[in-house]
Amino acid sequence: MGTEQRMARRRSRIEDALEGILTRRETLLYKAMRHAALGGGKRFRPLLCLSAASAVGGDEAITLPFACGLELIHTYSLVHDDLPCMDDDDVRRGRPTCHREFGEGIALLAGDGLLTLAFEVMAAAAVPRGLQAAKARILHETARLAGVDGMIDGQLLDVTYAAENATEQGLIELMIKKTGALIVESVRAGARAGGARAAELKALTLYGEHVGLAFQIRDDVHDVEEKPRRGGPAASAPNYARTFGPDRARRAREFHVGAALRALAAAAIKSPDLRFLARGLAAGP
Ligand code: GRG
Repeated sequence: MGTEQRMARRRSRIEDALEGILTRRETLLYKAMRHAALGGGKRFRPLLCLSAASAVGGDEAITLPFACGLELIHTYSLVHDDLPCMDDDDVRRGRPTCHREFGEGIALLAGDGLLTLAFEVMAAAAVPRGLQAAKARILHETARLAGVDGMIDGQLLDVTYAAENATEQGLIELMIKKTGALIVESVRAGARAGGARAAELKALTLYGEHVGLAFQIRDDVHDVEEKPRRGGPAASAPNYARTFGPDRARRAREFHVGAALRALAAAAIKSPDLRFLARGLAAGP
């Protein structure tokens, strides 16, 4: 089976699993969570998670609850980021944002629900005895990297960002936390659930760090060149391509994609799937 076919099969497993999780009840809250989580999305983080597990010889079925948990956390962050008190977006994944469809209060709760459900799903994951310690580490590290030491701190840097004082170092720290932390954790959770050895985990972490930066820089180029929207993202919002110019941003993106691929090669991790996911970030605008 080729890489693209494998990715399509994984994506469909992820979709089915998310649908299973989110169709347990017919309450308004579940409707709002389904609206946010089942309406498209590239599923980049769960694909990274399953591909990392498979790269170290792990089992996809064991890894799937962690992959789904990470996607639920990602979705909560989008729901909250779209709220009027944050980015105030009307459209997400080609459809009305959660608060546009259900109102602000319900969207806030849907985000809270997605976040807590993520941990319920991961905590309920059935893993063999030999992976119990790995599971505990995944839960701990996900809480940390999605939380106040990672994505939430990154979002704080984002909302308090002052363009006039921007430095490359500051912008990179923001990207590493806001976007990179959950991407790194997607790779690390998959590696751990797949039974990675310490050297593999280290190499995959480096891969994830570079993929996280390439991902955000690519999004920044896209925002500057392709997505001029109603009033925003405000010209004052943190954006690598706006601050340093799209050409330099593209070069930085290519550097990070190359560094991600080198991290795999240096540890002799032969994963066409992880290579495919990184290379995809070099494509496009
Ligand atoms: C609200 C705590 C909190 C955090 C929000 C993720 C995030 C932090 C904000 C979203 C805004 C944004 C543009 C972040 C950069 C990361 C990014 C490009 C997210 C979109 O991810 P994709 O492209 O989206 O994977 P899909 O829809 O494909 O899942």
